[in-house]
Amino acid sequence: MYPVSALALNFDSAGRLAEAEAAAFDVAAEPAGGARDAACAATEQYRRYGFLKVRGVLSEQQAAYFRDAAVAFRERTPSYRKDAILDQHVNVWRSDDVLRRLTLNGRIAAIAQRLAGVALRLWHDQLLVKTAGDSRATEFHQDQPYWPHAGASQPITAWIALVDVPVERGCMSFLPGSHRQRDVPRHELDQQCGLFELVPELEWAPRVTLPLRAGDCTFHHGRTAHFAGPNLTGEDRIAQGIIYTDAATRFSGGRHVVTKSLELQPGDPLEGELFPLVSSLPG
Ligand SMILES: O=C(O)CCC(=O)C(=O)O
Repeated sequence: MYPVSALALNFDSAGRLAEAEAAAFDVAAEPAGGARDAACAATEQYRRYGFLKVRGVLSEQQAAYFRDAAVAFRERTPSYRKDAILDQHVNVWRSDDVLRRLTLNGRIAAIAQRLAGVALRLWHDQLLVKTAGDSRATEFHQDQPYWPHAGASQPITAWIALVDVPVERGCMSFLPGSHRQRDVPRHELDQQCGLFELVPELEWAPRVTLPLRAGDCTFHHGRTAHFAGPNLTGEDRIAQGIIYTDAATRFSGGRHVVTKSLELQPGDPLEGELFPLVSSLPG
């Protein structure tokens, strides 16, 4: 078990993460000077804590363009998951030409691959909407227990805000270092204490909350525990998640919406046009 208490994070008297340390989780997509050093520091930060915020992976105009496509997509497409937590559409890139350009964006994929440090391929994307005034928290969970994967050590999600996502609109919080916690059984998104019943020490870990402007992105490891609050505002929270996994990932035989209509046998590689390699994406 990873000793959460070993994390060197300092909080001020109000319990907020000291500004300098909060800033360490928050980098610009185009660092001004010393770009190489900044990129190395960001990578180190991601590997140590399991998440990172990158500002401005999309410009304001690009975010608005993809937001409009997401709104139109939702109007014409039933959701895979529509419950009190959120409205989820899986693999939008397969049926929407505009959102496909976001999912297959080579720049975002290249950042993910750099952070992961291994060759990656796309696992799936998802449009994640918390409707204004009508959503609940996505409770703390790890993603990896949901996936039918064998041999995936560095799965990573890019979560891109297509509208401003302040705390009140349902931005994400992360538990630093929790990606070191392996083999946690599957736990449900609507159970407040699901993860903490399985790994009690995580309940006492510091929580880092990262509000995003439209076009900002967080990257998190598939085992980093994370949470998103309810949307208490008058505007929908619209985000697109792009999930990558190790290029060498094999199918474990578990049930999942992405693989259920494929004739995969346990041990088969995840490959082919549904799971493109990051190295094949346009730069
Ligand atoms: O958008 C949310 O509410 C949760 C997203 C999430 O859990 C994820 O992208 O892994």
